[in-house]
Amino acid sequence: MQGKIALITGATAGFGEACATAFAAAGYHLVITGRREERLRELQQQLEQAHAVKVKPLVFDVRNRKATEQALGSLEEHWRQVDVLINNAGLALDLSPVDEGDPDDWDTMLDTNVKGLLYVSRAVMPWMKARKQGQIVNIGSTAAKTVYAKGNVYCASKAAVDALTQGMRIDLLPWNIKVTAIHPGAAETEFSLVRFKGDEARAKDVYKGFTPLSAKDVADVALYCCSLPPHVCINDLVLTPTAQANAYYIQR
Ligand code: NDP
Ligand code: 8X3
Repeated sequence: MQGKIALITGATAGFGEACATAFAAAGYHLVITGRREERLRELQQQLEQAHAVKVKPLVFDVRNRKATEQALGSLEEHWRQVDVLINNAGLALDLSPVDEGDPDDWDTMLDTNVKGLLYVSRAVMPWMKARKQGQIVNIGSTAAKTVYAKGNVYCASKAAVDALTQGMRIDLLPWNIKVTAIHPGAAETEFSLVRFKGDEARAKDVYKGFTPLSAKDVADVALYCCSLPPHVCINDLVLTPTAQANAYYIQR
């Protein structure tokens, strides 16, 4: 198969779906992952029709180590030539003081945002090492940089993504692998709907009074980070709406 390959986790919505669209438009073949199979199939059809690229959907839950290993392990040799891995699958659940948080929500956030990212990377990094090339893009958050009230465990999970990105960058230096963290601020996707467990009014309120980032804004930045010359690596990038200074200050 001629051409570059990007593997994007959490491609059924938001940033992941927008990245799939942007990278396909730039000529990348794609491995797209998520739990919602129908959405992955629809995206596959749409992108294969619109662009001359091949798209491979893989359905698995990144929290499940065995399922992740099996799904990625099932990829044929030509799909393992991954040039770009975008570790994007993730979520926040609820906003509550740390002493009142639901430990099940904590497990879900930490298992998805931190351990899921590790499980996927553990499968893909050896493929990149073997070829002495590749780029890993980890989606962090402004929540990684500034802790906000009631954000406790979500912020901690994204601070872990920040630290893991730095660790990967160091450990993968000998293999010529770029590692980039992208830390977006407020972006209107399904993120708040998931955080507030389907409460649409509460989710809409998050973006009232200012223009948030779109998923496409983030995808365009991800594609830019992956379009630089071989000797240039963006290590850490924070992007926010113009109305937002950090995770705490938003001008509404
Ligand atoms: P969305 O809710 O729109 O998309 C989240 C994606 O993650 C979905 O495709 C979902 O797929 C996937 N996902 C969630 N849990 C799992 C799981 N256990 N296994 C596999 N896939 C999973 O949110 P965003 O696009 O906004 O979020 C993407 C990333 O960006 C997350 O890591 C989030 O923390 C981060 N982020 C978001 C910001 C925002 O304001 N929106 C700002 C900064 C960072 P499926 O449900 O089909 O499995
Ligand atoms: C998502 C942005 O501010 O809700 O990471 O944490 S925020």
